[in-house]
Amino acid sequence: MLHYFKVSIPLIQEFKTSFGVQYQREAVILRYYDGEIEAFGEMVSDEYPGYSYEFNDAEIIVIKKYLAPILKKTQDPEEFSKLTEHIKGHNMAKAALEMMLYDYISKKEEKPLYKFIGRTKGYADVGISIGISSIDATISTVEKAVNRGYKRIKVKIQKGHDIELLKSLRGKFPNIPLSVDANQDYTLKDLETLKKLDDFNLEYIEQPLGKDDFIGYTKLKKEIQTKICLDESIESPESAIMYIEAGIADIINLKPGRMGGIGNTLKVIDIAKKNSVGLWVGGMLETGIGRSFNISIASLEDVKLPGDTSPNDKYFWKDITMEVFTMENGRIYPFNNPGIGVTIDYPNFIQVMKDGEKIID
Ligand code: OSB
Ligand code: MG
Repeated sequence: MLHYFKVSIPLIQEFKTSFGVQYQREAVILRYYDGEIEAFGEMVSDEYPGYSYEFNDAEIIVIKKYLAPILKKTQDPEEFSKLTEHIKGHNMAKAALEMMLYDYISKKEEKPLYKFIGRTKGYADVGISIGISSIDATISTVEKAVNRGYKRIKVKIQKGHDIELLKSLRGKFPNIPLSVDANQDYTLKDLETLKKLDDFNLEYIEQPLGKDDFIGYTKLKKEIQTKICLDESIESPESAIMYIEAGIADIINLKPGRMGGIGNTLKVIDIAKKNSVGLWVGGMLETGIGRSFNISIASLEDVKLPGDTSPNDKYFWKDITMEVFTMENGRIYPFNNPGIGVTIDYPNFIQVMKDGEKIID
């Protein structure tokens, strides 16, 4: 039996990026139940296509019309991925179901997902992603984050909100591991600004240019010293090969939910490893369900850099899952129950649920 549920969870503080402001996280949760095992997936798309062309209402159609019929044929995640290859794009929709199947099969084998996947460190190092606000407010958020033990501070930037912000931050925190995320806001016309970012000893610049601006990146790479980290550009193993072989991607922000799922993520990790590309796992303001998948991947041996897998109390007053991730000394640990190891807080789930439907009987 397959259900989807759309939930809308208010954020403690709005989350502003160069592509928009979010006041709530609208998540699509997939629930698979075979009479015995209950498995979950979470789609990383949002209400509005600002981060990607994918958005919830469209992807729900893709799931209902094209992906659910394939799920009837196989419950094996690798086979599911193969059978969905002829459907172009929509990797967020594919990932939601593929990851749900990983939860399902690891529960079937009574193993926690991170042990089912293997090659784990048993923990993930955690950084924080800080949305756009005033310079003063950002300084106070960074101060709290540093005190809480986050191992890397990432601040969102956009055109006109970059150099002054970094001058102030470096004035107050000269030595913290700091990075910036532009979410595609710049073009080569902004080359002078992008060059100035070299002055701030950043760990990397995340996604400065458009996701498909391959030519822009090849030119930018020759002009700046700061490492380039790609997020939106890496939608699949194929796009990872393209940006790695061209020498553009120094670092990749892995998001299984953006790259078609765990199988593709493992492929990207292999390609990155062979080419000495740095890796960390990002986030999309997921609920405890999506977060748990991300933390399992972030705990892999080959994922060495601190990621955006902060505990969810940063975003929500109340999550839809019962279990709470805690961070100790900048480390977060995957749960040891089978699968993703979370259970649904149904009273809260019902409160935040907007709609839902049974897709497969
Ligand atoms: O670019 O990494 C991003 C959130 C929504 C959409 C895109 C991004 C983000 C974040 C938040 O940076 C990371 C998190 O979930 O904590
Ligand atoms: Mg990003």
